[in-house]
Amino acid sequence: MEATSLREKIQANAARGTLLPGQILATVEEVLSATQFVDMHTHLFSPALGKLGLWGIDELLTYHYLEAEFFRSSSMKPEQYWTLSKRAQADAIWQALFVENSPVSESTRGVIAVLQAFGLPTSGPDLEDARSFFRSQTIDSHIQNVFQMAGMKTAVMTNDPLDTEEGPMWMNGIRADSRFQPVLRLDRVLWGWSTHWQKLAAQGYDVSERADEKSLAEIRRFLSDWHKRMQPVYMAVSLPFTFQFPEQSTLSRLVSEAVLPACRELDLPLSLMIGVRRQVNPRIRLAGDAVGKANLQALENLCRDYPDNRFLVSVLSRENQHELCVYARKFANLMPFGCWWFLNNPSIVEEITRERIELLGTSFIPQHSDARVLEQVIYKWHNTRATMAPILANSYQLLLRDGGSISREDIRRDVERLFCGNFQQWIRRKGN
Ligand code: RAT
Ligand code: ZN
Repeated sequence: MEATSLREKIQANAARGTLLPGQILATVEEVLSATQFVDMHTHLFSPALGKLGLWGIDELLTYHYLEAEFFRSSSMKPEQYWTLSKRAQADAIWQALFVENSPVSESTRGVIAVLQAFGLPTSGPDLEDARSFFRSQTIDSHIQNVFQMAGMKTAVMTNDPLDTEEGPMWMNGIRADSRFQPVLRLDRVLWGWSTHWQKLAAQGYDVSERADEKSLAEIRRFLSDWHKRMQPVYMAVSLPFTFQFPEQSTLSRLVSEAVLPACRELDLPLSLMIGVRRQVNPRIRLAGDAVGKANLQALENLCRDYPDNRFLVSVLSRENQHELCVYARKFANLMPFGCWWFLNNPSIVEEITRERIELLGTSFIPQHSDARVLEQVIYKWHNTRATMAPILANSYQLLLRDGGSISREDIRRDVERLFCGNFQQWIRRKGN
């Protein structure tokens, strides 16, 4: 009797496509590699934005994550490093981190993985082969190739309307490119209003340093005009670990009276990246930012007091991750995303992702690449898939242990939701 019902159960499961425990990991790996991801936060640019888009070996080696590591393994002082040409900087980093030492950190391994992916030498005294390979590429087909190698269909950009190079390009009109989605980045507008308000004034907005009622209305007009010009998928700002909301400050007023109403009117989410401790070492420039634990009560206040706004949120401190999940359980207008910057290491990604699945199921966005140099998406998304596969497989094994079942189609649905659907739903767009 027992045996019959077991056999019947196995047959019924097979008919429904239900997987056996031994099939789960391989199926998860297969689905992860077959799914084209949306990279919902990068610093990459469409070819129409010209020289802003970084690619090639010299850019890969001078990534600020590697510069921070370079100063630990070289006796060169930052002041001397900044006087070198990009090519000489790349040579110095190659020598210190790849020739004289084993490239075992996450960022150095990333360069090795990119070289390997293109069949280029991963060791050797110089970079000539790599340089000549990248010189021979044309950007449009190279992007196509890189996206395919990374298994991604879209890269979401970071576009600053007040950047002196980028702003005028948008003013002159940028050809839309379905592979790249724009984002209206507001750091300059929101931070240091006392220095940046004049940039808005220069664009014809009647604003003043006091950020009074008239200025707030003009900032809303500025956001709406830039929305028309850029067609961004969300607005975004990076915030320091000291961020408080609400408080008596210009930032707080700009957020509540200009940005949040504009997001509601334009039906756009607001992305908040919280936790930077800016310029603890200005000598190493972009590499000189660190991390601080934030008080996420600011986020609680935002999510509760603005239920008609949608928030995409990443927090930089490892110590804030659990709280972020708890807030996401309380507020359906909060979408946690990514393991960012100092968190993007397999050991920490694993911990954070397990915690998110346990607390939120599949209702979060596990990762974005934050790539600044095109080819980085190859190693970053490869690593994400490698870390994700055993985590997801383990979740399904636990489900089976508890008496549930899982099919390939269920796994496909979950991976699609995690790496595409949650984001597309948040930006209310279908398709790419
Ligand atoms: O991860 C990074 O590259 C940081 O420098 C920041 O750019 C961060 O990603 C941000 O978007 O502010
Ligand atoms: Zn970023």
